[in-house]
Amino acid sequence: MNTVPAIDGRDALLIVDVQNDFLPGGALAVAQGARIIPAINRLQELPFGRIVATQDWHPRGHVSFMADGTPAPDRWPEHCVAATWGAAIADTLAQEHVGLVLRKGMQPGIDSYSAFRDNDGEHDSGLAPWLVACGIRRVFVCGIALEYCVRASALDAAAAGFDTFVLDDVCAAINDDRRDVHRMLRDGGIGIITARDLMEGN
Ligand code: VGL
Ligand code: ZN
Repeated sequence: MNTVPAIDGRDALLIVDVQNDFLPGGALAVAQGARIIPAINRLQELPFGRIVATQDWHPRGHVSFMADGTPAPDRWPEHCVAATWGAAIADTLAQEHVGLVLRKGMQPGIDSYSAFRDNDGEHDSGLAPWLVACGIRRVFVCGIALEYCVRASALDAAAAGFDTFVLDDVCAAINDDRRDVHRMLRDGGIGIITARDLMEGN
């Protein structure tokens, strides 16, 4: 049995891309996206030192949009266009404890799955040093989509030196089979736990 981490002010919760376009009715809906929101709201009552929400926030014509509807790797239907309804954080997500909303994917020519950097690895968001300045040692990640923005953010949190955990039951995944992504996360030194265990142990 893994012991459940006791949450305190040195812990951060990173809520990835809980936005209308990734929920039922959105342009890039991930099944079960809506189902995770009540548990993420309960989680935010734990004494995290910082709660950060990310927001996918693209200019029109962004490089990640499929030009002609043809599927291709890392190309998606137009989604999360800056300042549209689809880009808004779900209004059912509690936000009173969210201390930072971090927007990403704003450069027309490069995407950013990770909250920490753009996909080219060259543009850093400044999130890691900000968390360090806030005294954060551990990062707990939840949200949408497990295989893309959650995975990239968690791997970068671990690479930046934070003890990192993915809260699997409050992540919405594109694929039903999570084994591959779990393996990639574990290979990155990330712990896979559940919000349910965290709530019961705290
Ligand atoms: C995401 C695809 C495109 C995500 C964002 O939030 O996982 N996926 N943009
Ligand atoms: Zn996107």
